[in-house]
Amino acid sequence: ASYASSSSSTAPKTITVLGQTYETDDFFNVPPSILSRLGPRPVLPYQSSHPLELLRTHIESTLSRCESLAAPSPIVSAESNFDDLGIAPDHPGRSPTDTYYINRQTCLRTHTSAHEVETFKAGKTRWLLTADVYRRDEIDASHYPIFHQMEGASNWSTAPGSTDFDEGGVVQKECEEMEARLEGAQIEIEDNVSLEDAGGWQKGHEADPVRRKAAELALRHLKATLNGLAYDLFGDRHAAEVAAAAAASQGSTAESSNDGAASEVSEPLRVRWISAFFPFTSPSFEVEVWFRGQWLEILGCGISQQSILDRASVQDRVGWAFGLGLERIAMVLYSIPDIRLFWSKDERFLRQFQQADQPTRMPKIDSSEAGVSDAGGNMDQRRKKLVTFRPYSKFPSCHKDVSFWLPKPDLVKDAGSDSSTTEPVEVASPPSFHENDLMELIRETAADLAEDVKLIDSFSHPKTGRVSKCYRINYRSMERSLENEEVNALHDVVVQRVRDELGVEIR
Ligand code: FA5
Ligand code: MG
Repeated sequence: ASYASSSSSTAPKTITVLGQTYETDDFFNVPPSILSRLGPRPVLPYQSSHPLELLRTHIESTLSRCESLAAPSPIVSAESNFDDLGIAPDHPGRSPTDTYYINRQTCLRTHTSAHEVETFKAGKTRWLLTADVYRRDEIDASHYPIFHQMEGASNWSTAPGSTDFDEGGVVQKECEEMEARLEGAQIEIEDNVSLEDAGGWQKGHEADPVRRKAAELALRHLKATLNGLAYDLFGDRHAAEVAAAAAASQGSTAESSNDGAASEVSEPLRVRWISAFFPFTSPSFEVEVWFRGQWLEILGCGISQQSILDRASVQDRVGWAFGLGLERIAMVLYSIPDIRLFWSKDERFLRQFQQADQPTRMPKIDSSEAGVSDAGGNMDQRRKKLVTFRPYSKFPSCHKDVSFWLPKPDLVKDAGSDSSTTEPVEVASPPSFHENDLMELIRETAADLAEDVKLIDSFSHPKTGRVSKCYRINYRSMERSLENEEVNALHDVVVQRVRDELGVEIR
């Protein structure tokens, strides 16, 4: 694929990250912009007064029975990122079009699940692990090649003599406690997934009544845990927004109705469980929250596959795991409009999350900058503040198009945003065009000035069969107004590089 030819000329023989040196080979495809961000720690969710830190600590305080583990190096073996988890050798997510590789055996983790086996092996049974993850992906307001995930896992012993899964044992007690907390809460849980759709019970669980009962109880625990988490993250915010909307509409119809409106407007937080597939859990689910008029996917989860626990030498345990993306949740929770803002060093951004650091009892209501308000008591009677990002002026954007003919009709492949529909790519295959290569090239050239890139035209020539594509690049800085000449010069370089490195013919 083209990534090989485009990066091999500049590929270093070795790279050193966090004190470790790695040899590169023909698989190496990590661009300088990503390389330069591998070293610096702490990662964003550990930087003080960063919104991802605010979210991480919020989740950690909700799931306080779990030990918090900080990000290990992002460079992991392909074995731990894929093989250990049962991800097949030909799975599309493993392709160098989707994953950054240092060499054939070593990649940048694409998810925090890469650390499950080693963490279980280290004897950790209940933990949260937050880390940076890397995926070659499209460019828009909610996608960035680096984002952050939190993995959570809990498991308990099924060994003879253990009381963990007994009647009145620790798992059942916690289930009851968590379910009781949700009992009176403004939450509506939609959970109509059939076990079969979710992958069913694992063979090893089905075959053994003790394990089967353990798996059932672990699933009940997972559901109570994550419903509680969803409510803790979104409940207050949702209630405040519903009340504010009602007050606004009540204000506009103040003459006609003025009795009892406030009590009619409360609307429970809706949480929905849908079936999913992950090779490392069964049954598997995704959890969604109804927020601002749409379903928001917050995480993937399930009952840990026995093979994972076996590999970690903790075969007599049963439990659950989940993985969530911090940026997407933070974006909706704090009203952050663009994922690039998380990387901003602009004080106008960071200071809005600063006051949230202080464990104040009373909210600061002042503030021309941050919308900090108090939503009233939540489930725990703790008072939490709701931080809302107030965007500062957006600078003007400027778009430029680049059009080109693809190399050969039969070699064209389209990049889907959903990697499961993308076919695996053979490394030795002849040059072909992959959209992610274009995205990366633009990102390499324009850095964070490329706000989004969209395919605006695609057709094949009726006679030659050649395919033409036109992409529109939107240039905008989050921090300043761009000069016309600057954008022109930048775009010229993009066009040149597209021609030189992607094997296409500029039109
Ligand atoms: C995973 O990464 C699984 N490892 C999750 C998991 C863990 C399942 C443990 C079962 C047990 P997925 O690719 O769907 O799954 O990503 C998980 C979450 O990360 C998503 O729900 C989403 O919130 C977030 N996410 C995924 N892709 C992106 C992206 N490009 N940008 C921002 N967030 C993303
Ligand atoms: Mg998903």
